[in-house]
Amino acid sequence: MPKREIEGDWVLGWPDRKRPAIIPGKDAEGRVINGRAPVTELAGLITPTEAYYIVNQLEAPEPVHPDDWRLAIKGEVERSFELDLESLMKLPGRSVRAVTECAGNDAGFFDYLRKGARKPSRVNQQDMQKRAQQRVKGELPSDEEISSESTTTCAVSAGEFTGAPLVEVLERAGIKPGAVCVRAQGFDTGHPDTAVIYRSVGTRDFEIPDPGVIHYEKALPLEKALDPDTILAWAQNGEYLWHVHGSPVRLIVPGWSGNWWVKWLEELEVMSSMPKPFYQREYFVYGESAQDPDKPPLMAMGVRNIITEPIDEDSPLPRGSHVIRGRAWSGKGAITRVEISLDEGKTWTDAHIEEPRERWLWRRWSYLWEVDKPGQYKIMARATDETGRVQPQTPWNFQRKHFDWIVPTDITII
Ligand SMILES: Nc1nc2c(c(=O)[nH]1)N[C@H]1C(S)=C(S)[C@@H](COP(=O)(O)O)O[C@H]1N2
Ligand SMILES: [Mo]
Repeated sequence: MPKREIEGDWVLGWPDRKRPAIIPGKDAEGRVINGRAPVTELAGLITPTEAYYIVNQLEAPEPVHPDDWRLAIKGEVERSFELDLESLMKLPGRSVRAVTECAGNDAGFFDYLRKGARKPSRVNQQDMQKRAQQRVKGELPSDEEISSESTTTCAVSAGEFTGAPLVEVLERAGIKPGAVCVRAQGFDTGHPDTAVIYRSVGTRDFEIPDPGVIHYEKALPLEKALDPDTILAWAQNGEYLWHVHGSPVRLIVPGWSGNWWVKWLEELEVMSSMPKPFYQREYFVYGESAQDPDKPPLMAMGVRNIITEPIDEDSPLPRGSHVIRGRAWSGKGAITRVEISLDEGKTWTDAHIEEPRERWLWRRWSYLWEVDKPGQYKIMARATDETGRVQPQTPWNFQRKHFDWIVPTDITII
């Protein structure tokens, strides 16, 4: 067997191991506009910022100098005001460790499990650059690409975010009775790329109303906005936010899919009726079909679990002892149980779950697998969260969002 690559960059003058980094999609100037995390290469719990996935729906905006940044708080409040970064940082702060996951992460597994489509890979993400190029050139993917390409994996990471609870700002503004949501707007603008939506549905045979050039915005229901873990963050993983992750300040909405985590914040509007922003009406919705009159917005994630070792690509493996390893998380609370099955789901045995037990963070787990019979094996893992929810929670939906089913890893033992 060839030796695995361990030597990477020199750090502070000393050789170091290979470091995980995103698989980037770049614009015409070579700037990274999208990225996938090397999920199977991550060690520990916190994804280094260099390896953190990146998703932008609109144009990546020009950076705003932190001294020039202002956040407007307006709408159904007693006192509208503007906040600069210095004043925001004077509020009682809070750090939250949480998984960020794109609503479309692992969506291709729906088709694999439902109709035997090609199994997506977590180590082969080569189409990333191609898609970024198509978007930069304004090229539309072919119908064939839209229907056959498996949607994305590796749009998930976990970080430590530092900021001030949104509720601290809302309390200073004074929420008027009757408020139902807080509309959060980013300073990025653009024309929504309809190819993204067609790809996630797998067909182009329906109309998407053209909203023109818009800001990225989401209308966060009040209850979640008041949760002290919903924060306005200026730091990630021990340093100020990187521009691609929404500098100077972004919203962190633990447990809810990435599209709620509005980057490059510029405006918060308290509202007494629910507006329907484009990314809550045409995209990031459940529903049976594009024609479904009832398309509720996605909110909390289901119960998630991925096997990171061994992966299909490691097969075949010799007889003997192997460690099965993975990470599990949930949109509603800490993971409390992970079980393994090696007989296609007939029997289940508890895996070891590692500390710490945190509400919004993934938990690593492992299981020692002694195997002395050659053959084909399907390794299955099933997670439960502290609210009693067991995988899977999320039914198939036409945009293939919030995938949380059990995906067997296929291993041949020789
Ligand atoms: N302003 C703004 N915020 C945004 C987006 C965007 O396009 N514009 N994309 C959202 C989506 S779909 C995801 S999955 C997350 C990704 O966050 P990250 O790039 O920091 O990982 O940001 C969300 N916040
Ligand atoms: Mo996303």
